[in-house]
Amino acid sequence: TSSRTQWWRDGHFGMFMHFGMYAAYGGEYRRPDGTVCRTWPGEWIKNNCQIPWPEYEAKAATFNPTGFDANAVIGAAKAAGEKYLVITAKHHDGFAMWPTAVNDWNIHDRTPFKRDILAELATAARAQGLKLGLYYSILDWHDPDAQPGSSNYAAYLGRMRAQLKELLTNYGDIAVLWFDGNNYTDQEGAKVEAYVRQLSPKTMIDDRVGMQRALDGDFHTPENEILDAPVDGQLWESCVTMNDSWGYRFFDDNYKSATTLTRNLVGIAASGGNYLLNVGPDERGMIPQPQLDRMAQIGSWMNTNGPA
Ligand code: JFZ
Repeated sequence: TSSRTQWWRDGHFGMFMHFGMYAAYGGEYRRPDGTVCRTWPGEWIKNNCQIPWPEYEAKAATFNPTGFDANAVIGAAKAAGEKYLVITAKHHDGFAMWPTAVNDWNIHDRTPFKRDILAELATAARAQGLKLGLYYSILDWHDPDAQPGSSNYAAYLGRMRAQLKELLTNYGDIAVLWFDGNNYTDQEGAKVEAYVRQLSPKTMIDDRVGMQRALDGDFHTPENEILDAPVDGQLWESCVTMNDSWGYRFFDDNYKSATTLTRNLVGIAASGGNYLLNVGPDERGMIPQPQLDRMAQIGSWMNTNGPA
């Protein structure tokens, strides 16, 4: 294992943040005929509730999370003992949480909010000594050329590369690129991996850059699963939800206890893995209180029992 990954192996613990304009739905879609669709997980609402694009885009125009406070977010992460943050720059709905120049389906051009969430988090993370990682969905429901079987998929891949270049050059050091939603070949994945390495050699890349995890990337990504033995050779990071969803759902009260979440951390670290614990800010941009409470409780355990 190399010094390039030292910070990540030493830290063991990071924050995952699923935040996009889907938070404006809070997990529930009211159809024009009055019937209701609730979705699991929250960030899949466009797809699961089959919301027509014009309606989904109109919802984006109401997304105004003025309560979002990057310094508070990073402060809460730091107090919990987390060393890095991975935020959904773009999820499957294709909506960019930064003012991308590649298309207008982004927080600047389509919402009254307009602020650059990534710039705010990058500044706050740097100020408080945490590292910044970005989740990027290769699957993109919004871009017509990104659809499976598209004869113009290469055009989408060009736009994806342009967005990755923005992400890797405009926000300082990007510690992690967390790809997801892969729907291309491993050959294509290998090219994307090489592209990222050339732009930003130190950035750690997850194994979802390739299809069905055939490419190793820098680390393996089990999900809501805690491997119980050290895994030789391959670094791994388990991402975990505190309740039942990644993206915010106002009715999701099925929380794991702080004790369970703390034991997850201890068990994962003991098996040589990393723990990426998710939060899902609401439509106001606020991390739900039960999630903040659990982070504070983990932090208090860390203060007493954690590494110096
Ligand atoms: C993906 C996303 O679809 C989901 O919205 C969320 O972002 C999650 C972290 O990642 O969902 C997956 C991806 C991979 C598996 C399961 C769900 N998997 O390999 O078991």
